Amino acid sequence: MTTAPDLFGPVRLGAIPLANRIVMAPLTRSRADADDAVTDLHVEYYRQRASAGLIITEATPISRQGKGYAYTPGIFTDLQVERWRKVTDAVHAAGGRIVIQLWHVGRISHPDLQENGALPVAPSAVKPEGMAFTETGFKPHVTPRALDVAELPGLVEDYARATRNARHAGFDGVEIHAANGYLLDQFLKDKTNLRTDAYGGSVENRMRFPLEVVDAVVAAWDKDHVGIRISPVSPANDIAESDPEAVFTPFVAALSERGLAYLHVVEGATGGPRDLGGWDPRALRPVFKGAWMGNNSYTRALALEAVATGAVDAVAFGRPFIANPDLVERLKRDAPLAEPDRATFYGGGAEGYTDYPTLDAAAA
Ligand code: 8OZ
Repeated sequence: MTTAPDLFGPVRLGAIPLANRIVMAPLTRSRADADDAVTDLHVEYYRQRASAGLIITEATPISRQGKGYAYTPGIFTDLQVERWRKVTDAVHAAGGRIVIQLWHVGRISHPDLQENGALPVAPSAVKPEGMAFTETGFKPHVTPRALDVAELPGLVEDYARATRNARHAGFDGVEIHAANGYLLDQFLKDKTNLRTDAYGGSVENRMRFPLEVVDAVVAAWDKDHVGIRISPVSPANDIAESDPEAVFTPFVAALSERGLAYLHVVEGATGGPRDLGGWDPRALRPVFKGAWMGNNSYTRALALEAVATGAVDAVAFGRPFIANPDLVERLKRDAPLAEPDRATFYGGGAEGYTDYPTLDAAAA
């Protein structure tokens, strides 16, 4: 007799063994120091959440140019690597697993966040609606500079170097951020990619740069330590694609061929509705032969069912992990979840970051 997979039971994502199928989704919290490095506060924050089957770190710039928000920690200097090492050691000592999310924001930046006030870069010079979070407040996005084709190999190398840095920092793997309207998503989608060279136009051309990045990251480690996050239908950061099925079916097939450890899918609008009424990216489940990590507003009931039916192999919870460091235990007991304070989501110190108690601590 076989039993249905269990949310609270173990699973392997490529080479990464998880004690349970509950994943802490990447969460930007903007608490890095003046060197764009994590601190002892991050060590404590991630250690508190190590009972997750897997932690995916906050989105982490692979280069100075990849930065688009104030106080986000990078993985491109020796100091940053040294500091992340303390985080991975603490998570491992607590029995957890942790991968780092590799990030380049592309056009979702601002000259104030770039070296020497440079323009943000993107596949094409298309200005995003919305505001950038800088050290001196929110500022409207600007028209980015379209990347020259000659610059692309250097960007690919930035991803590869970040991957090597992640290995040195003791991570269990890396997740390539190809979601939410950032650089790789900007190449994939037709609202932001207006290029007429080998990196724009046809779907094959639009997939080219993201796949070069995937191949370089795999070459810098191996396929069993690499996952990727996509958000085929999310409008996050003013992005859009007129035919997501036509883009993401071949893209996910190409990822599957490469044998990546997992595919992390934002199902619906990031942080918003799961069902947008159009084509549903969950249709891609049979296209990807590795593990499928579902994300976006999962409830306990939905997560239990999605795992038991095999619709997903793991579930990534984001916001619930902010105020519930012991989320796994709370879900196990079907205990109430604490509500996070929005005012402390981004920036600041320990308040609203490392001071949310576990259920047992709150009861004591
Ligand atoms: C919220 C605030 C800042 C960044 C993403 C990295 O959407 C983010 C992010 C989310 O993937």
